[in-house]
Amino acid sequence: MSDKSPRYISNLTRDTYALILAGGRGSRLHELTTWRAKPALYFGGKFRIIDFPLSNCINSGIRRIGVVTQYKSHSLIRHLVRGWGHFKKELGESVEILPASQRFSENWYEGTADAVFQNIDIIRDELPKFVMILSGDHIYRMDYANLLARHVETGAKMTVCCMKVPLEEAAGAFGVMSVDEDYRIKGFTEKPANPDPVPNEPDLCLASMGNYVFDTEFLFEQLARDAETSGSERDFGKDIIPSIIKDHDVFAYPFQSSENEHVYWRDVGTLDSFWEANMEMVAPVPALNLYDRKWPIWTYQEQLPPAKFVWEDHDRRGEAINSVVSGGCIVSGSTLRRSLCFSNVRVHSYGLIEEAVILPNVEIKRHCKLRKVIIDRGCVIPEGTVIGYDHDEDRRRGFRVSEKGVVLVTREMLGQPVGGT
Ligand code: ADQ
Ligand code: ADP
Repeated sequence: MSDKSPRYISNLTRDTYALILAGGRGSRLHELTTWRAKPALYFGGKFRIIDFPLSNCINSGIRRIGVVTQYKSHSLIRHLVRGWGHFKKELGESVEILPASQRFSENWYEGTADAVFQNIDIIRDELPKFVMILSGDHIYRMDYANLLARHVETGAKMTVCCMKVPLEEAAGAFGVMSVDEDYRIKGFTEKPANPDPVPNEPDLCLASMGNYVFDTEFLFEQLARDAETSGSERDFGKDIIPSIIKDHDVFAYPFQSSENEHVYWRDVGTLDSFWEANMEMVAPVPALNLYDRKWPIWTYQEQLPPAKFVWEDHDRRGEAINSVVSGGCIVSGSTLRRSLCFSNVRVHSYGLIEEAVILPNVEIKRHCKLRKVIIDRGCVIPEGTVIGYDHDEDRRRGFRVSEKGVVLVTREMLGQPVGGT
């Protein structure tokens, strides 16, 4: 057993620099990530995806954080500056934005390992004992202090967070590993088409969550070696992990362990999984409790008036059932069920809105019926619009219908001007 005393843990978290990789595109989210990086995508009625790994860091006691940005980073950077820009360097706290800036070569960040390599001198300046590399793409709650304690306890040079995932979900989507009885990694393949199952559990495999802890010097050595290796794609999953497990102690950290009381992790990489994870948030008792004051999720939201529900001079009241409604919203004379309204959404009368994820600054005019939809920021849904009842009609109008029948609507699909919202 490792020493779990608060002092021991706080030494580990204080000695750690967390680097959140937030440069990826997330192409399976289609038009939702045409203009924003996936980590900037809105989630849960009030947040952006990046708020979850950032809040995990803060709640775990890690206060030195870098966010690596590349693809379509404007709204991500704006959010980080507004919501996460108040840390005090002199108190040992910082959230630094690290855009690809051709500091070592003429190339942008090639793969994930290169994105870290190109920031080596910034990390070195911080003199951390451990570097934690985190994916900026997932919605989850995780106490990284437990992971650090396990990393030290096993004496690993590198530790990879893992979860048991159904084979068909993992195929082609995750790095998959095999481990011995002590969780020492014996094999690792990035996104295999036919993942090997876990012994005695034929339907599950051990998938990488894309979160790693390294001893700092070891990380630097491996990145320098990889940078000299011809044919490398400069990627942790494709190149670094498979090459180091042969000669070094690399351990897996099972996220579904007794140390983690509230195991919650969702990959929101497709329209369906994004919509489903949002729908989980409006369940009467969601698996992820956003109201837990011991594990707050921090974000930026401008000062807005409270949400308002209006029932006035006609027979329809404005109401929202099993829904979350953010600041600045007005729902008047319409019913919302199992829906999420981000800031500044207006819903006018005689509407029925069900299972909808409505991003900020959307206006839904009178007499609309929407079901199982994602409405992108700034859309104005014209009076009398019906979406989600006839998918052929939805497609004909230029909306995107997902495999499981979620309809995505953006301003461009509606022929509406972008900007000004
Ligand atoms: P993927 O998520 O498919 O797999 P990748 O697209 O490289 O891998 O993204 C990893 C993280 O890095 C994401 O947070 C992304 O936003 C960011 N990123 C991608 N390219 C970047 C770049 N050039 N610059 C900066 N940031 C970048 C990874 C692992 C798998 C693991 C899954 C878990 O490779 O082994 O199973 O994560 O989701
Ligand atoms: P978010 O909704 O994540 O805050 P924005 O709507 O601000 O993102 O978009 C990020 C950036 O992309 C901004 O610079 C914005 O002007 C630009 N942008 C967004 N949508 C379009 C579009 N359809 N055409 C051109 N530029 C766009």
